[in-house]
Amino acid sequence: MATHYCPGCHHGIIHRLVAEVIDELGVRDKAIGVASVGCSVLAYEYFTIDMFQAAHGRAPAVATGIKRVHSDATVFTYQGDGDLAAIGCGEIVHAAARGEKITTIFVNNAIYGMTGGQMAPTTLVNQVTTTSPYGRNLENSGMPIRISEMLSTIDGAKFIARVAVNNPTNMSKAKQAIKRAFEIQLRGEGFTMVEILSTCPTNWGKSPVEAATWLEENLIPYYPLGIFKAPEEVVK
Ligand SMILES: Cc1ncc(C[n+]2csc(CCOP(=O)(O)OP(=O)(O)O)c2C)c(N)n1
Ligand code: SF4
Repeated sequence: MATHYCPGCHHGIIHRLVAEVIDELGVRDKAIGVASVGCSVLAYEYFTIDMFQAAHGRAPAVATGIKRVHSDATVFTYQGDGDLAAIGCGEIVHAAARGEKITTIFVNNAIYGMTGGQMAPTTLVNQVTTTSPYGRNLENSGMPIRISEMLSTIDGAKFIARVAVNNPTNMSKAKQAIKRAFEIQLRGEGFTMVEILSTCPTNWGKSPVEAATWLEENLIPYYPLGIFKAPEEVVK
């Protein structure tokens, strides 16, 4: 279906994968999503499930409340890197530390998309943004945060993976990771997160094809794909 996202933006593909997983697991009637601020603020337009919209960075706290009241619900947050890694960094760390039985879909496009392309905690060194017009400066801004690696050190986090959707193979792996995260939540084992490397052609100043290439050549080397933490699966 048509979305409000820019041509070449990966948000639409990621929405579709999450929706397919919800349907394949048969949890559409008990799924509750929490959208954050950012371009995906209107995510509720695209999912035929109950959805909330949380204030900037607070989606994990809102999801915590929902899950604790509705323990049989399948609860997920959908957050950009500006939302999750900047103002919401404390929220996600403590949700993971508490082992909240929620799933976070973390869309990392290394920039603030909706507000005009400011630098995010995930912006690469030397990457040009509206607030780093000469490129992110290591001296002033430090190195970008690798959220998946950081959260995988936390005991309450049970499944942490980083994927991308820049080609069909990666899309398939991304869907598998999203499904696994939801399945672990359904088993009540603890916090799960899938980080998805994503494009923002508009604010990167690139065509959709150039953006996909840039992601492959620049984001993936700094943010390696893979499963950082997983529980021992129960074979059914
Ligand atoms: C408390 C607060 N401060 C600032 C904003 C403005 N704001 C809206 S979206 C956004 C950044 C979104 O970037 P990201 O989370 O990376 O999502 P993207 O748009 O890239 O998908 C900001 C700072 C806000 N909504 N609330
Ligand atoms: S501004 Fe960037 S993140 Fe937002 S819809 Fe456009 S391409 Fe996607």
